Amino acid sequence: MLINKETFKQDFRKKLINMYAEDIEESSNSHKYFALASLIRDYASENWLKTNKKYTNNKEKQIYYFSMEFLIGRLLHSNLLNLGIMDICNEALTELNIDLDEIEEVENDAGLGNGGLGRLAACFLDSMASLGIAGHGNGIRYTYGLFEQQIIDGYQVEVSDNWLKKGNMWEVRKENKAVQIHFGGNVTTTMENGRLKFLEHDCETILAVPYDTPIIGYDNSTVNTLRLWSAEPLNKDFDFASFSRGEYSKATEYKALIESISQVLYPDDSRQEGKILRLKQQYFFVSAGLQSILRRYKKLKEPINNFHKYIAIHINDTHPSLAVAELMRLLIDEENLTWEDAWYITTNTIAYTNHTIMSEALEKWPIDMFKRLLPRIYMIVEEINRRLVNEVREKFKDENKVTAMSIIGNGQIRMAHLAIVGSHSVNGVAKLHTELLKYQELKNFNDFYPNKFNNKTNGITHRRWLLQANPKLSNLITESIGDHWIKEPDKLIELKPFSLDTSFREKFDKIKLENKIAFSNYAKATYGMDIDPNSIFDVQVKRLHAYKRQLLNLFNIMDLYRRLKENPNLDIIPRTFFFGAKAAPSYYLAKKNIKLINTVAYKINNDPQINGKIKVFFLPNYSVSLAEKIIPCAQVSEQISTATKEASGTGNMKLMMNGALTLATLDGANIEIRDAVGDGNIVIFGITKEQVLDYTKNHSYNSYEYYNNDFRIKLILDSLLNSSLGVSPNEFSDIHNSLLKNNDEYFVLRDFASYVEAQNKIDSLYRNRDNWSKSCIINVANSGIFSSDNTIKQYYEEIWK
Ligand code: 26W
Repeated sequence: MLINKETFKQDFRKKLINMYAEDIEESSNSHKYFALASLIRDYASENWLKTNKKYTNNKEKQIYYFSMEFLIGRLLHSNLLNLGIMDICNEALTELNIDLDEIEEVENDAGLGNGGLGRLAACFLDSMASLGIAGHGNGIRYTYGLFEQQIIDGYQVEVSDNWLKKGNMWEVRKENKAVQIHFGGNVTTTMENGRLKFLEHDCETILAVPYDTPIIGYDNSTVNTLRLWSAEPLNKDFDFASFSRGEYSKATEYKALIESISQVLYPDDSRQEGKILRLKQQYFFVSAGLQSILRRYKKLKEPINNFHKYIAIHINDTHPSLAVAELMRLLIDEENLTWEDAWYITTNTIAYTNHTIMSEALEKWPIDMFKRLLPRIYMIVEEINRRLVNEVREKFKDENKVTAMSIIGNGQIRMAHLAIVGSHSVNGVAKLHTELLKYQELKNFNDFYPNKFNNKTNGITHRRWLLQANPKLSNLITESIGDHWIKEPDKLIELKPFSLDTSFREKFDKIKLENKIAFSNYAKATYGMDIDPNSIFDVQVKRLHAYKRQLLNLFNIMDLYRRLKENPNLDIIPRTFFFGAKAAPSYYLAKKNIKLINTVAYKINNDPQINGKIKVFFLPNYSVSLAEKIIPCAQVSEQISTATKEASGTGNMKLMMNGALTLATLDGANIEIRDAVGDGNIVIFGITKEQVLDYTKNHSYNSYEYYNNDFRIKLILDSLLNSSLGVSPNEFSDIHNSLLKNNDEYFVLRDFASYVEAQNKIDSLYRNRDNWSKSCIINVANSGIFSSDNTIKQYYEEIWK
């Protein structure tokens, strides 16, 4: 594809005219954005077609990443970068007097995910395409993404995210590839050619319509596909007959009921709710995805028994684990395979990643709900379970294990067990997490299937999180070591010697400061915040959850505030603490935490005695595009979850890659970050996994001890109940209770002293600016191993083969 500045200008002009009959001069930013996006899609479409043809002609193995969430964010910038036309576009637009940054702000985030799990799926798509791997996404085209968060009077208020309102230039509706999905009804059996056949009757049938988005590889010609399904009634046409009969409202009601399946993303990322609509969503996109994969496979004219040699399906947590039973159904009922053959193919096709060991997040469905909605699928799950139970009984001769490992138990279907049994690979997302799965949470299964469990430490795409988010640092890196790090992120290690180079360090520090100034200006314009760009930027951005311990961070701030009040001359480096976090709308305590952060922020930021030495800001509506703004200017990365609770974390990787120093517990991938950068370039605190497991086993933790013996803790907790924060004394009593009466499940009080010490260490480290910069550079240099390119290579070689 030959594009130069002049052809680009022409093409862009033409686009504006074709789409809006407008000249550049009179067009709005919104029209400019849509014209530009449309143009870029045009540029990519030839390769999209070619990639698909190549995959079919070469019969390449196709990988399908099944995920309920794809948190991809914006696509304009990354598509320009990956197509290699960023510079041309920038120069052309500049000559046309158009500011690309402004145009980019028009695009709504595709916020089709809650947090880590959904963002991981997006990073994986980018890496698969950029490595030229035939890997595609399969998910749901939610009409509403994750809610937009507003902060009103310190409280979180959720506003629906109508991200498609203005239109979505990246997607293509493929009506001709729609498939039918059946819910409910009854199953009967007949004999056909000496075999039992299962027939479904009286089902409700709906249509799944795919919308395809091109996933453009970096500087290669690969364009993969993200296929998202939308639910529609079978008969979409306006039913004039029912309208004449006066039944119009009934007909629209029915339409709305069906469309509700792909209407909205569930905003809960930590607790399973057991809502039937969510189960419908899961079956909907799993069945649609499998049917479309099967249809494509048949075009290869390969025998069905070779399916697993040409297809790999990866399920992102248990949300798509119905794929196990649905693939069995398709192979047995539609393709007439025997149970044994179907099982061989299914288990050799599917692989499963676990993303959490928090028991409240493990999906379980009530049998009666499941059976009513998916009667045939339930029969298959029962049969899978019958066979599993027999084998476990045979191997372990232990009824307790049989009960514990069963897929069906306590009136529920345990989706994690279904996923484990139906896959050839089960992986955790960081070393510690995988160890906990193998030797604690899923020990029985690991004993039963000794070779199934493996680790794949998470990763992030360095193209979005460094090249795109931090162009200045990227340029400095390229000037210093060349640009091969973009294709081979491990090459970032060549930056290491530069940590000793004074002139490099100066440039590095200057870029950090410029990023901080740019963000401060943005925050002033957007939120009216007064930020001191010369203060240390201390950042905790992630979902709000008790185990992530935003409270611990806040308690240190409250203690620091007290010390400053007692001694206004206290010698500290000015610090700005940033929080960004959405709470699940139904997560009461998490929302209280947001109110508390905002209450403390208000008090401190408006206290003239503090004189700006510390400031606290809650950045509303943390999202992919906000992450791209705050991460490049962060200097301290808060990764302070209770050991054993954070499966991996990926924000930790994004922040180190942008030269922040990590302040962390030994949890998730923090451990691997420490191993990479060395103890001298990270600040570790807090109790270890062994201590946590010990406390839990012996019930030996008593949070009152810490309240009674540490006056600082006492002052902080008491202030939650008295009037010193300037709110009603009941406002935070439930937080207080969670820490004392309910014995502080996540050891906030236990780790408080150690955390304060670690924070003081940060302050003292920062005073030696040469060493600080050195450490930051060493962090960037070692971040390449956390590129999702590396993670994907491991999935590809060890799981998808
Ligand atoms: C059923 C409700 C529900 C929905 C989503 C429960 C749990 C989830 C996810 C498993 C939560 C999640 O996003 N987990 C995160 O996955 C990241 C990617 O692997 C990890 O880096 C995070 O540590 C983990 O919390």
